[in-house]
Amino acid sequence: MPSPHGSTVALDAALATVNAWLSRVRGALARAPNRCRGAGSSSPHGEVASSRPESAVGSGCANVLPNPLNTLRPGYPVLVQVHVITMFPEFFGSPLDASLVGKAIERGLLDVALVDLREMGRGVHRQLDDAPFGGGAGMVMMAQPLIEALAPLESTHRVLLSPAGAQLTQATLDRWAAGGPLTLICGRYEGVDQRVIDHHIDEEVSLGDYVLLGGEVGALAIIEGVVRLLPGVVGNPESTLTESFRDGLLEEPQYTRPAEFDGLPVPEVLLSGDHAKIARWRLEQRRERTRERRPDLWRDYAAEQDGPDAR
Ligand code: JF5
Repeated sequence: MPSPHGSTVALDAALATVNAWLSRVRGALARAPNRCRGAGSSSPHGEVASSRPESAVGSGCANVLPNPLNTLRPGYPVLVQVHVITMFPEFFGSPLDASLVGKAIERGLLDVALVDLREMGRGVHRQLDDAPFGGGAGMVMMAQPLIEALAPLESTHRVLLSPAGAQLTQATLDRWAAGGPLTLICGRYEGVDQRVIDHHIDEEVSLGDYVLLGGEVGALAIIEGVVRLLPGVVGNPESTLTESFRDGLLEEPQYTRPAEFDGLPVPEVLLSGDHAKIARWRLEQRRERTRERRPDLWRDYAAEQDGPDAR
């Protein structure tokens, strides 16, 4: 039986390929420093807290050379640059340090620049919010500080996190992972002055139908969701292609050793070695789960099964 840990060798090989390629990119960039003017390693904001280590890719210009691991994801950039506009830059410390996100930053595949909105605040108190016209509870984020923060980022794709946005989906993350630099604006209070949204935001998205204190958790969700799609970030590229939502069904239950734990056995079919039977079982599990837990996904899936013309 193959070890469920056997894929680490493949991961090491993939990492070696990417790192070899990155050294070549760095070399090429050092020799031709002006090829990527405007996409430089410094943020247009100048002194923002950037995740980029000294050793990372020279100019921050994506798609300079073909990426050898990019055969599975043709067209995906080799570096994603994200600006985050937030009142709480310290919120992002550990999450950007830990796990594969931290690795991606170390390896120059991801660059996150934190823009401290407080610095754009009004007056000696650096005020960012004011009472809503028309009255009512709570405060509204003022237009001026946000517009000032966004001014050098007009050429990026500007996304506002708020419960009033369209719900974030895998399709949205796919689109952003394949696109250019992103700016994530973290809303707070009761909301943002609508004039900012109407004239300086490309897209407003929500994590779901619940309210948080601010958009920071959503920004982190987007960073994670996008970074795992970049070639070479997740060891086995197949695992990013076959998981939930790609084909509209939830995933089947998973088991690993031991075959019996606390008297609880693994479903017998998974030990049978009959791969056709296992595939049928897995599909049935996925369909059952989706039907029970996600009637919305099930309706779309069933309509697709009946043939797109049957609708
Ligand atoms: C926020 C105004 C932003 O609560 C959220 C949120 C929920 N799903 N997705 C985002 O964002 C914080 C609150 C009020 C703007």
